[in-house]
Amino acid sequence: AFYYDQPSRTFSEYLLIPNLTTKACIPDNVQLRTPITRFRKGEIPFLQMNLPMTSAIMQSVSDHNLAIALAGCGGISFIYGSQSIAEQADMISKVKKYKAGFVDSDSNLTPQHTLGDVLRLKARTGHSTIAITENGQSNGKLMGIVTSRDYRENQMSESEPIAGFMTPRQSLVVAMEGVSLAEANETIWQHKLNCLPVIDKEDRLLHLVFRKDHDSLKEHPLELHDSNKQLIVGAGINTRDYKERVPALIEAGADIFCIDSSDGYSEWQAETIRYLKATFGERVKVGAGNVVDREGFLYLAEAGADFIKVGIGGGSICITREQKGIGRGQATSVIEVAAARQEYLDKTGIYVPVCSDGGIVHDYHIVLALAMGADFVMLGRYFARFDESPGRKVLIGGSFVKEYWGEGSSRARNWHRYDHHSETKAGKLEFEEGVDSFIPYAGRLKDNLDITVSKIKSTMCNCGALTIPELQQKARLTTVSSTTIVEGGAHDVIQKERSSQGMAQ
Ligand code: MZP
Repeated sequence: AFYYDQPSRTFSEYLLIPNLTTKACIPDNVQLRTPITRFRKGEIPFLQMNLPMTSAIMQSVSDHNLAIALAGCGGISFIYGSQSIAEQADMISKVKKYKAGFVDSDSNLTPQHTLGDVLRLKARTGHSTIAITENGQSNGKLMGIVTSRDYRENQMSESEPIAGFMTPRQSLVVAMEGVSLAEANETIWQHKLNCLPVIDKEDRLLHLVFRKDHDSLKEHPLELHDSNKQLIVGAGINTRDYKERVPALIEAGADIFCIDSSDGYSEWQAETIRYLKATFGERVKVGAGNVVDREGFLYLAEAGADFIKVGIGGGSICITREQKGIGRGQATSVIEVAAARQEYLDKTGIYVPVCSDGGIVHDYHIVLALAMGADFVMLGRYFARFDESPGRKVLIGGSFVKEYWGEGSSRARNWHRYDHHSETKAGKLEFEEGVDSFIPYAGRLKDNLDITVSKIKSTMCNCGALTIPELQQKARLTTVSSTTIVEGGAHDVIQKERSSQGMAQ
């Protein structure tokens, strides 16, 4: 046998050492854009995200509701594959049908800003942005902006006309009710109306909202429409029925696939990737995994995987290490795979994004994963806590909890994920590798994500980094002793109740 000289380590065994924070290094300037699909050095990746977070390919995490909420915030969900092809395709098409545009209540733009400022914001955030100017012309004073940033702020029930905003033009509103968005827009432009159309899910006009000034607009985000803008969504697939599943999901509108397996270093994964690329060409994007070392990464990269997912046994609901003795500390896995990615880049000129999957317990673990070389992370427990996840919300002992179960639990019975292609055992989950559990309920996805993102940006500023590649290049990490970990929490004090603000994790 081969013995590694070092034990494998988890995220909690590392801390970041601050670098010089320059004056330009403020959270507003931090940009979290990250590649999802492989690209040749110097070229632009086919798919990128504005948030380095994806939701796990799990029944208790990624259905269409969570996918819509997360895509609205700039991340991507991979809809779970442990369901029938028709059911999965239906979820994908629900996400693709959802269209939304939104007021960006965090942009800090004021009427003094110009259209140029809006365009700069657009370049920085990557959000689709429409500037609304006083006279409807590009040289007019800025009245407000609309972006595709968020959809939850803008539930239809909340988008009633706002008192004080309606003007004598109300009669026109009534006349327009029920017309198509295209007709409404034409009238708005014709009459140079300073207003926004509010639409229903069939794109019919509900009403127009007139704005007085940008500050009022900031207080009242409204659901709007940016046309033909569709949310991005991924889908989990397996190495058994991909020949039927993938065409159906392409038809439903899936943007990217990920082969979902607890151990991806296998000939079945290479065969699946090669088949999909040969059949559908490069337009089909497919991630693979999970792996935990250099060999696993290089094998899947050479097979053509668009991104590679890292992690075995670190998931919060996972008992694979206990059941089979397979796995590796998540931090060590990411560090080794990121080094292999660099090796592959030097040799081929191709950059293959790496996803750190599972084992994120605290928000800062996300920054550690990115600093260690991950381009994005995948989270299960984190997202399962929110209103939008599929699990039931239950009251236990006076506190609300949500259900969260592993794909390897007998509840999910995702045999494909743990399958070794034995024909006699096909369709069976012989023993469990995951548990069925409860986790504390945490409210709306967006509220929690906002806190997480501000922590990520703040930590990146401490490290003197404005982008993820800069963080990967500059980060200085140290391992910590167990007593250092104790010192890092509140200690030697009698703690009063902590406020829930900032306590997303
Ligand atoms: P976590 O974010 O809850 O720590 O981990 C989520 C990850 O655990 C998933 O993305 C997946 O890779 C993995 N997972 C899902 N089900 C199981 C299981 O039943 C599992 N063992 O390990």
